[in-house]
Amino acid sequence: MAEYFENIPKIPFEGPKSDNLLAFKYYNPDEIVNGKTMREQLKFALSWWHTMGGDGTDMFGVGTADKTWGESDSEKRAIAKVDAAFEIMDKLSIDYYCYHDRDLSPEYGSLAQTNEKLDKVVAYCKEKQEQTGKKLLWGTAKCFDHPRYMHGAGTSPSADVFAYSAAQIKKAIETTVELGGNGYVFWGGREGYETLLNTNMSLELDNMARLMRMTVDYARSIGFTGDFYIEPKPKEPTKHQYDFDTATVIGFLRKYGLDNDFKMNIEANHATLAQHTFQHELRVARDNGFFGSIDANQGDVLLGWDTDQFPTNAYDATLCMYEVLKAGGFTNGGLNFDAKARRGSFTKEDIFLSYIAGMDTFAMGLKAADKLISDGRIDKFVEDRYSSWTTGIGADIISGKATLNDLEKYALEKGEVTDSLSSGRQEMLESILNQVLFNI
Ligand code: XLS
Ligand code: CA
Ligand code: CA
Repeated sequence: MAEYFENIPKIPFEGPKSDNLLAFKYYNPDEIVNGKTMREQLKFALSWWHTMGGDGTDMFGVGTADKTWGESDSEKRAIAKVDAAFEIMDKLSIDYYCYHDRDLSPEYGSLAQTNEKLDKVVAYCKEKQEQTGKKLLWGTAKCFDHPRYMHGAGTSPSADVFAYSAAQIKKAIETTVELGGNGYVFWGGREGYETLLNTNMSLELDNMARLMRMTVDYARSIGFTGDFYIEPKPKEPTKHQYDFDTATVIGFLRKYGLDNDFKMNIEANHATLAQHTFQHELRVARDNGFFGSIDANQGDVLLGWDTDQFPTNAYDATLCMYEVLKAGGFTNGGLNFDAKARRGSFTKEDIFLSYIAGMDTFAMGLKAADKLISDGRIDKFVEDRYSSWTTGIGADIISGKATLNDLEKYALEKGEVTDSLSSGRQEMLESILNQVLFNI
């Protein structure tokens, strides 16, 4: 079997003092942090679409990176991609991967033919998984790139398009089960609208829920015991995407009785497009019992679109891992690098350098989050800030004992509220975060 990255060794952990570019400074897979090894806490995954397929093509220019894997024939290329992906995962000590059906194998005319070719690639992935112990984190169906999905898939005005997407999803869930994946993602790229002048929003949302219900029922019937995820994103490619943010998606899931089967796959760059922080989205998911999986990347504060950059922001990674640890860690989910090297970072080496950057950032974030929790000052500050709810009138409100009449009486007797107002101390807390993070 060909080696695709002859000049890249297996990436060792050398610690923060190392200046070897092809070494981890913080990601030490077997080191125990917060009761588990780093590889168990972080559950890193490779994204097939960016890493194996994304060649830097954008609307202003053609690709800059060669992602043909030495094959011009698409069936041979699909197999070469599997070999190259497993080599990357091995060299980077990444245990999981994620794919869209069409990343593994493209469309070949009829659906039957497409499925048959996909089966071959899936069988090869299974063989490689058995040889290496690598696992599928989640699978999904690419129901947004083909022209038939121009008006959506599950929310298309055409019942035929709905049926086609249902057939595609049925196959994608079968491949996920075949490969032992414990997650299946719905990302509604074109499930939204450009204008309400041509849109029956209510029917579209009912239909989306119908498609999800059918998928859950079928998947459970063939033995899928993992989690379904919705991946919120407010816009792009549609002007308005229905799965706007975590709170919106939770409302949708509860309305349609899908809340027991679905959790969230939260992407950092989608959070910021929705005008939220990454941590906000994770907190909403955790507080409501929908914490599931993460697409680890970052956007650019100066750009208003989904740049899918490798995550190198230590604050965001720390606050993300703080939420993950507080949620009790990952179960079926993990950290998928839905990230691509910049168009100018086009060499084979850049694949490794960008993953090393992202993995080290999250390893650093994990360690800093663990320190933040054991340091305890921030958690204690928050606890004290809400202490008025543990006794007296606060406790009576929470227990349901206090009525509006009681509160009026209390406020009239007490007069203006001054003595229980205290500083929010934002700057002090940010400084504690710096101290924990940098400690230099
Ligand atoms: C696109 C999404 C997509 C999902 C999977 O913005 O991030 O790649 O993660 O369909
Ligand atoms: Ca994503
Ligand atoms: Ca994205």
